[in-house]
Amino acid sequence: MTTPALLPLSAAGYPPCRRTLRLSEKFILLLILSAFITLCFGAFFFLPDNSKHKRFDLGLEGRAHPSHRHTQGGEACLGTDSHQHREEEESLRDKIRADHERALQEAKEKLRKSREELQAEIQTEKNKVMEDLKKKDPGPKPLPPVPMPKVVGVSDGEPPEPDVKEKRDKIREMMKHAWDSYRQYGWGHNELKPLAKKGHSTNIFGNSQLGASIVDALDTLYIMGLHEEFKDGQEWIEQNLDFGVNAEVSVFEVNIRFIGGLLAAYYLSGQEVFKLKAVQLAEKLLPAFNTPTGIPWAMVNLKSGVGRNWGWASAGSSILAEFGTLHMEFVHLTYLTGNPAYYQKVMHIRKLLAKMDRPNGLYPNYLNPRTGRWGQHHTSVGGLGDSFYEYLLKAWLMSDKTDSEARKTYDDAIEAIERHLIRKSNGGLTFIGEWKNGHLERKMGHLACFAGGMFALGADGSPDDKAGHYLQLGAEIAHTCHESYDRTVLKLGPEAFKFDSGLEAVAVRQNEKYYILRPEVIETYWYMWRFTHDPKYRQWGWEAAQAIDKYCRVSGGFSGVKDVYSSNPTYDDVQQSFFLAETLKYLYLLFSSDDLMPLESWVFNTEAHPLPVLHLGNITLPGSEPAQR
Ligand code: DMJ
Repeated sequence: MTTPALLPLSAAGYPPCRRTLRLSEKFILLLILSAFITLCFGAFFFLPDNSKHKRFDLGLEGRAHPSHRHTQGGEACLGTDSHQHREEEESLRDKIRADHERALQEAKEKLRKSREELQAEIQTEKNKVMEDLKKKDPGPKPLPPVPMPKVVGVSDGEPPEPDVKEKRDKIREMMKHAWDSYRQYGWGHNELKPLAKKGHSTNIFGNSQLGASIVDALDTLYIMGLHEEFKDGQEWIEQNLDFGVNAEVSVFEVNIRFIGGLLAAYYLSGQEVFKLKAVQLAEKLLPAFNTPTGIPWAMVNLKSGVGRNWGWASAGSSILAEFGTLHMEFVHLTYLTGNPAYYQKVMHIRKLLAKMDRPNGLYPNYLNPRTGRWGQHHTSVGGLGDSFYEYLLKAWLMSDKTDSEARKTYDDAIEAIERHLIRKSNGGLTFIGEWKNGHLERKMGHLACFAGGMFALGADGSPDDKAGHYLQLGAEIAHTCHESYDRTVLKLGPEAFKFDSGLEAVAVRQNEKYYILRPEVIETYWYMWRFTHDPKYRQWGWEAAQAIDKYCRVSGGFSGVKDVYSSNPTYDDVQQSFFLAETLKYLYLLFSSDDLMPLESWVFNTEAHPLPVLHLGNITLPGSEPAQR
């Protein structure tokens, strides 16, 4: 069998006169042609690029080679200046060699230097980088200048009586111990674990290290004349306090502790940094108000601005004492920045609440920020409700008594509370119970003990000339709360105490027997002292101070105790930031003369941070309407 020839290269076997090719021959020819073209393209694209390989071999990949630019326009220049090319490569090699030698030399010199010299060098370089950064970033815009409110009575206050002075000195020493311990073991963390001797934090600060104890303690340090410590705290704030962190924090806690603390430090010391930091933080809180009603979420992520409520709160509600405890700080923010947003946010809350029906004239503790409806009908002057009432009164005081709307709202609220929540026990102790769905629970929390001071503070200016009545009510609450301390083994008050089934001012449940260095009882003693000068308040304050020093003091600071009825209590190992902000400040003021932080000029926020009275008769806040005042 013969195989037909593939190519018509020879005429043999074919008729001599045939000029055209057969179809199969044409096809074969086409195949060969296309194979040839593919081969040529392959050669063009896949053959190695010599110049590239050369650069790679020299370790110069990625560096601009002087000759590289020439070759880019085509191969025309290759080989035309190969001599020059070699010289350039040679000089580059020399340069690399020289660089290596210099680096080696520097490393040798560094090794010869002492640790201190090296640290100093690193610091100088760091400072240079910081300086360069500062030059590039002009920082936040300066705030508009506003008249500084009258700042009076911020130091001294030394009592004339030597024994009182001795007590005051002791309180200052306790503050030193609390601060120094935190400085040594917890610096920069939010709080301190005084037994474990390390930092501590809770969910109210999210996953952050914002130095809550520093910010909370600053004004106490200032008032006590601990200026070195104050400066130390200021430096930390200048260099480290950054609110751009991915942390979900409590809007209320951050407002009362941080914004309140920074504003107070600003007013006391006049240092601009505190004002700037307060404003930076306030901006981070504003997204929390982006709800259908304008009632803020309980928590906000400082970085993303996403807000939400506590999982445990009734029906997804926000908490009365949280969204109702922003007014003082936010009014000051508008005053200092000229930005009406802060003022408008808190006035919006006030207006919304004024329009709502209140069961028995009482404010329930839960309000849903989506629907604007109350959650569970639970009213308390202790936790969840407390500082809402306090801020109504203080809004009036802080406005130089011009915010009559706030005063009226306070008076109405207190009237309903007196009618439904305040009772006398069989043993004659006046207590504030809790209202739950139409039923009065005969239990009072340590937190509610602040109300004694509030009633006394609000006595002047109360309607129908009831000043005497409210001062008396304050005295009765102070007495009851003192009893709750006096009836324990440690002479420190439990978290909650009952007036039921023969029980008078004592805790029943194990989980209500703890004392976590809270200030409310001492706060009430201080207000009562200021308004009456009855020596028993100093006496009671001193009893509490001694008990704290005896049972809560440990080598690493001060700790809460788990059972005030046990002579051998265990510690909770937390030094709360409010111990430095409030408990020790109120004790110090209790043993100072009245010209230190006079109440005509200062209003203390709920974390005991003093803010000056704003004489709003002479000032119009941006965003406010004259009719509101
Ligand atoms: C403080 O943070 C504030 O006083 C707040 O209003 C409620 N209680 C704590 C301290 O007990």
